[in-house]
Amino acid sequence: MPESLILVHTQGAVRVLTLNRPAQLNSFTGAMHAELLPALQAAADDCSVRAVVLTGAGRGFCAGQDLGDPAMNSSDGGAPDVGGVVERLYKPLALRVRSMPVPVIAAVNGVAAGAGANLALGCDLVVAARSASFIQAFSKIGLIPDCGGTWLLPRLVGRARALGLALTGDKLPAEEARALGLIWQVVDDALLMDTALALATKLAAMPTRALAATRQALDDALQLDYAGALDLEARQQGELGRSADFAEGVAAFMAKRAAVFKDR
Ligand code: T3D
Repeated sequence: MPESLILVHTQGAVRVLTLNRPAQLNSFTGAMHAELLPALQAAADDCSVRAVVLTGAGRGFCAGQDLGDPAMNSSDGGAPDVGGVVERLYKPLALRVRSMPVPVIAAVNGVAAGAGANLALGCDLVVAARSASFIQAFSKIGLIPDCGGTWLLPRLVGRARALGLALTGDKLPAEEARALGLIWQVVDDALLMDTALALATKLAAMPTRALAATRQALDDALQLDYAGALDLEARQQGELGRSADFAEGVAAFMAKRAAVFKDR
């Protein structure tokens, strides 16, 4: 039986999904897409899962689209339908990651290129091994950043740096990515998974619904003016203020005990 292209492992309340095509640096085939989206959906649907870690097997995180995957070729032998692939596969993937009901951490163990880089950058927190790197490889093959890259890059690092990364397609070492504000943390290679799992475990014990609402509010507020963002905050706090987690958080604080959050 062929090995799964997505390895699924659960540790406590943390679901770890590992891209598993190491010989091809975990580049995306249609078959890998067909396993990753359902694996994310299963994590979203499972109330016992309160955080997700996404990582790669072997020396790479993900080299983006597998440029040799025959499934990407057009059926009539003409030009490949790249737009169709993006619409059918990368768009649902990027949307799923960005709307997960739990925090998603990318544990970037090696090179993250093309859609692989933007898959990582679309996660809530990116922890990278010191030897990892990020490459907006698209310009080198005549494409634009996809898998959310056009939206994410300028918001993360500003237009000038986004354009620098996207136009040159140069390799950005993990430490420089952190210094630019593109990612959250860089750790020694040997500490990557322990660090990502510890972070995921910490987030898993927090008020999950509020964490997901925080991501949504920050994303939504980017499209709003100041007054609109204040309206959004009032609306969101109104809903969260009625949640069991808020009642538990306040009660635990007043009683000087550890809170036990259950909402999701
Ligand atoms: O349909 C569509 O195309 C739409 C979607 C587009 C989204 C995209 O992601 S477009 C961008 C696609 N990705 C790339 O252009 C990156 C291509 N890869 C590289 O530039 C380099 O491999 C890396 C810089 C990522 C790593 O370099 P290095 O020297 O560490 O490793 P390597 O020797 O190049 O790669 C190792 C193996 O992985 C090698 O196979 P081999 O020779 O050992 O049999 C290489 O061919 C394979 N590999 C790496 N990336 C891809 C790949 N095979 C297929 N597709 C890849 N993207």
